[in-house]
Amino acid sequence: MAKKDEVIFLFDVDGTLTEPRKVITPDMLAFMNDLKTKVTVGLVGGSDFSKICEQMEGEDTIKNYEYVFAENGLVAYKAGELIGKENLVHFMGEEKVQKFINHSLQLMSTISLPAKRGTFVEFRNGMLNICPVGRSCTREERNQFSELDQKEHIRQKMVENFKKNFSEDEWAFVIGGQISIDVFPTGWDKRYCLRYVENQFKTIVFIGDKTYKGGNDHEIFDDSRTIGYTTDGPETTKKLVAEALAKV
Ligand code: M1P
Repeated sequence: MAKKDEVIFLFDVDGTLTEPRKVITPDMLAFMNDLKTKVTVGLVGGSDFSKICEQMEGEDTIKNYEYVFAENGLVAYKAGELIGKENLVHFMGEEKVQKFINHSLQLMSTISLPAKRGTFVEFRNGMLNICPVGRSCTREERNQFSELDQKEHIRQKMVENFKKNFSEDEWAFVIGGQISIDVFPTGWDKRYCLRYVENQFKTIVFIGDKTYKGGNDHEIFDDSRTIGYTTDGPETTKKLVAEALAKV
């Protein structure tokens, strides 16, 4: 099959190409390399660049994919070159950012959990990542929190609290992974990355796992510029790619 230059496939990373917070398998890597001979391939993760590298191919990730969009595309690379970087504080102002951080720390101080570790607020380029168990938790503590969250909806309740206290015209709160909430200015969701590709490609396929309302893949999945697919992990992603390739 000749490479279709007018088609790009964009993939969420965590839960789509890899199991949650795990490294891509050699088999999946080979699958992606083969796909790159057929269409242009890009990654669009909610995580920051270093976490995407940890899960994919290290620093080589930016060389190995035509587009790499970290933090929803708020940090963007094309063919290994940085082409865009947003700055949360420049956009929102120090006062609003601090007000949000203070509120979230106060809220988290009222929540008791089986384990609490460090880094409850991770400050990124274009977003904040709020994590009640603390990002320095072990994998076991991560899984323990995730199980509890599925029963008690801890993060969903936090999101509801944020929505009551902060305007949704200014801030968006989305559940991206297992233990945290991504917070960024409204509109800076994964649709943000489409500005870099919408005029270059006729067809944009997007595959992600958190495509339900409130998940961090929802907006890009639902956007009229993309053909969206919902996966539940790497094996399903492979099947969806075959399905999508047959249609483009
Ligand atoms: O799946 C993408 C998410 O990955 C991490 O989520 P968690 O640590 O909660 O499993 C975070 O990097 C998050 O920002 C990101 O959206």
